[in-house]
Order: sequence, then C-alpha cells, then structure tokens
Amino acid sequence: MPGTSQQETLWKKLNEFQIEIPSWGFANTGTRFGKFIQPAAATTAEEKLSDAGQVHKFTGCCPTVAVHVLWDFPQGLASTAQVKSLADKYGVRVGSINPNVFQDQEYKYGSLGNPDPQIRKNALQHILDCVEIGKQTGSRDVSLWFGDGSNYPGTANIRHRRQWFEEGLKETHAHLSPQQRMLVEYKPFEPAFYHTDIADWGMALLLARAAGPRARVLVDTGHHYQAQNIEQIVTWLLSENILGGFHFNDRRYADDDLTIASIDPYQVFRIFHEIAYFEWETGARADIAYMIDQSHNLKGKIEEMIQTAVTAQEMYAKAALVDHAALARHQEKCELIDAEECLKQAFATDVRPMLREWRRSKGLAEDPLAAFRQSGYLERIARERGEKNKSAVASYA
Ligand code: PSV
Ligand code: MN
Repeated sequence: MPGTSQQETLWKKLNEFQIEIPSWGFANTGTRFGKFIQPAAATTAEEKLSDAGQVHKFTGCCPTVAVHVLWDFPQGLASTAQVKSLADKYGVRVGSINPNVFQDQEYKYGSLGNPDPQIRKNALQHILDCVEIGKQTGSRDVSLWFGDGSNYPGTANIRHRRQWFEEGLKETHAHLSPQQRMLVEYKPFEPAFYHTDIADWGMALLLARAAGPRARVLVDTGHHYQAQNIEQIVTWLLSENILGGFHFNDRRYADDDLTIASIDPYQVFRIFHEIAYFEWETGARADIAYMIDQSHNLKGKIEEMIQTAVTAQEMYAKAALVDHAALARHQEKCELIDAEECLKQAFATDVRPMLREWRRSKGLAEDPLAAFRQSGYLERIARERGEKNKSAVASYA
C-alpha cells in the first residue's frame, strides 16, 4: 500500500481511471491506399468483444467498449440484446454508441446537413435508433460524428446546413433518457476537404448548447490543425462545463490515428494535467468519458490496445503528480521557471514501478503485455481466424 500522501493521491487516481476502447480497433483497417490483413484480426462483433475482454482482463482499466452500430449491429436495433449478452460473456460492457451516418451511398452529400429532407430524416432515424440501443444496453453516451461537409467553394449553403444540424441535434436530445448524454465530435477536414459542418470546438459547443443540457463536446485529439493548443481548448470546455469526452490517439501529420503518446507524450500529459488541475482547484470531479479512437493498421491489434491502455495510465499518473499548490503559487507570482518545472518534474517521474505495484494489489499481472503474450490467446485466434482473414485478402485483391 502507498505511504506518502502523494502516493495516496496517485493510487486514488489510478483506481478512478478507466478508458474505453473501440470495437473498430480490433478489425482489419487501413488507409485509402489499402488494407494489410492480419490473421488474428476480429471479423465479427463477437470476436471484437472477445478481444476487448482480453485487454480489460490484462489491464484492468478498460471495462467498456465503444461500438459502431453499422459495423457491430448487423440487424441494427434488433441486434442489441445479442451484442449486450456477448459483451457480458467476455467480461466487458457496451460503452458509447456510435451511429454511422457517413458510409451509406445516400450520405454522399451529407446526413443531418443534407439538402434533401428525406435523407436528413433517414439519418435522424438511425441516430434515434442508436439512442434506443443506448437505453437498452445501459450505455450513457451516444457519440456523434458526422462526415458532413463539402469539397468545393460555393457548392453548399453553409448557413442552411448549420440550421439543419441544430434541428437534428435538438430532436436527438429530446429522445435522450435522463441517464443518457450525447457527445458532439468536431473535425476540421476529411472526408470533406473544403468545409466540414462541425469543424471545431466552437461550432460543437454552440450546437451542443442549442441541443440541450445533456449534450457535451467530444475532443478527438487528431481532429485539430497542426500546432493547435488542445489543452487550452480542454480548459475552456471545462470552464464552460461542456467537456463530455475524448477520443485519444496521436498523430504526426493529420488525423493519423496512431497510438496514444507515440509521437508527442507531453501533449497527452498536458491535457491530463489541465483536467487534474481543474479538479484540484474546484474540488469537483470532471465528468469525462475517456475513450480511444485509433486505427491499428500495422501493429498487432490487441497488443497495440494493451500498449495504449498502459500508456494512457502512465500519462494520467504522471499528471496526477504535479504539485498543484506549488504550481498555483508560482503562477500567481509569475515565477516562470519554477512553474514550468512543476510540470517537467512530474512528467519526468518514472511511474512504472508504482503502476506495477497498483496492478499487483488488484491481482493483475505486473506487465499486461507480457502476460497477454504468454496467455496463448493470440496464437489461438490467429489459427481460428486465419482462413477467414485470408479470404478477406482474396476478396480485397
Ligand atoms: C472520424 O474520424 C472518427 O474520429 C469518428 O470518431 C468516427 O466514429 C471514428 O473516427 C471511426 O471512424
Ligand atoms: Mn473520433
């Protein structure tokens, strides 16, 4: 058990920290230039949930799985009971519900922002089905991302589309149960390359406010322009009490969906630090859904997910070590070097021994990745799924 008060704080933080993993992180994915198929990749919702169960079993901090309805619910709403019982079977719970209104042909010119009222209605109906799925699975969040936008100047009425979004999101909010929330995710470009209907945190905030009190903003770390100060956005959303959740991933160029902290660990640390500092100052727990949104194209999918969860814990733990009282004093007096050193000191601390101790106390393996590798699960699923995945290559070629 931890002795000093700093250790106790850290322990408490680790007990609280959970991060949701996405079902789509276990499936074969790629870029628009092609997919590299892995023999162990999950090919069904059941396989995704089984893999997610392994991640939670070895890390102890990933009890929920975000689902993408079009990809994981073959019969839509009618698949709900089955997906829920599969999650139970593999020791996880269904987490945030992600509607998919970007893939079908009818969404070529948009979903809730489409000039065709019938297509807007269809998109809304799918989202409302997702709200219903969330009620049945007991999930709190319906997580909304839209590919809507346009590719060429002058081709879309941006004001009308904003209005249609406001209407669709208000309608969605009206169907939420008191336990549910809706999260509005923003993204500046891709798949649309001229304008995106919900391009940044300001637009997401205004739409969430218009929708109603249980709407919040979702920050996907990959959805910003280069050099944007994401932790500042986080502090503003916290101050406005409208930060609902994160999609964590890292990137070097655009929305690369790389492993969390693989390119810029200090960035994730700074985000966690601003949240911890807010909590220290206000005495309130920030009610935030931490989620991963990564595309595991080249690394082994389950291994990358375990690496991700462990790294997220490390960054979260480092941020918990910042001496907030000292930082506040140094900021007050504009003692720049001392203030900055408060962050650097915490960031430089090796929290891994402490994490090993925390895992031991929970009956978990000290090294989740090594324990998973020793379990034989990967070899087994590669054998079982190998043929199916081979034919995926054939059908792709
Ligand atoms: C879009 O880039 C996004 O970040 C949204 O969250 C989607 O739901 C997810 O990726 C998966 O495509
Ligand atoms: Mn995302």
